[in-house]
Amino acid sequence: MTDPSSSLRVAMVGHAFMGNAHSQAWRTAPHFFDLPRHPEMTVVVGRDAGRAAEAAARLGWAESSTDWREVVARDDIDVVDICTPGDTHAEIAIAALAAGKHVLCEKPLANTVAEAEAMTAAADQARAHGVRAMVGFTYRRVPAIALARQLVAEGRLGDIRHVRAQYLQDWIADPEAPLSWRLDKAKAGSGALGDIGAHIVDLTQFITGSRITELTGRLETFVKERPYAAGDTSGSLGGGGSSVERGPVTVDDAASFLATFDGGAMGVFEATRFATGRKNAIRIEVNGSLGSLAFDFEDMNVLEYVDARDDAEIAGFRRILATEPVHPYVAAWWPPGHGLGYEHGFTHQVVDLVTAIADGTDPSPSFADGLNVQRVLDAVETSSLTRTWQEIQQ
Ligand code: SOE
Repeated sequence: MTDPSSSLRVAMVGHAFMGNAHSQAWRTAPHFFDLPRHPEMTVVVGRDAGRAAEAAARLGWAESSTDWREVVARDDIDVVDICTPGDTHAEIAIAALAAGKHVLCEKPLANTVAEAEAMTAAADQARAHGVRAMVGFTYRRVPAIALARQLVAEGRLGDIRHVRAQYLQDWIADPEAPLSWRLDKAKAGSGALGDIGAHIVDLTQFITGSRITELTGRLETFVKERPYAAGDTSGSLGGGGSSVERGPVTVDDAASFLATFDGGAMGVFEATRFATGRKNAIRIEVNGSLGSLAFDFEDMNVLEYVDARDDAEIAGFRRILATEPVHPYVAAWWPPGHGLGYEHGFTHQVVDLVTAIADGTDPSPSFADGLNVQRVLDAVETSSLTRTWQEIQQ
């Protein structure tokens, strides 16, 4: 029996794509990192008992449940990991924090600023009792991204002038791709803006250490109705035997906005699910007075860097393969050049959360960081509706 003071008993709510990625992280982290507390995958929660039991067996959870309220109240649970659509983040996180559980919540933090504010207030109250809360922007924990942050923080780029960020996918460019919860505002809060735009808002602020202070933006929904998914019995999208074969898309397909960062940098952002041929392309370029950085998640082990002070005959972007032991997180994994993948960011997230809990420190990004991103998303929506520049409350 593990010493209770060393174990960290985890409950995960939701077991779809994010639940799968988080389960991989809870399973793997203790085997590659020397953790100060030992995560125990105690229970996974799902809406359907059969599917939750199957997920427990497949993903490595000791038990399954269909009642998240009962689970977050259990004395033998220390951490609640929220992997559900955004419409349930606030309710679950606030209940878990009130019950004294540490919380990891998937991004975006919530579906509205009001929800994100309530979650942040709950996290602030819980912190007074040593309870920690983190929002799951995992791309910060890709070694090349963490290296980019380090280089900017060391002043190697000088004064930041431009931040260029795109998140390009194409999984619904086909107008016959069926409805899903990510296309339903009631479940997801927004479309490309919150699902993938949230990532580039967080990443650019993380890398530069600056905050967006104002913006002007536009949302677009190219395909306004789609077929219901086969067997969509959830009813959440009107499917489940409805006589109507097609339903409305109630979120944006794409978002683009111009932004100003504190310190004066100019930002250009684009998040779309209609970039045919781009599967998960997070492209960030930062231009400073002393140099530039460039990253593309579809080549995620590489960071490109140019030092403006290089002699002319050798000037130009150098291709840094961020797989050396000296690069963030890499020493725990493979020899140089063997590369990491999408799932490693989730494992690094678990490592940093468990370490913060053991050290009694606040993990990053915090719920307050998630609230800031929510305010940027909300400003884009308001700007698109009103065709006006919007300031971001700090
Ligand atoms: C779908 O767009 C999605 O799964 C996002 O929800 C994730 O946050 C991103 O990491 C990959 O794409």
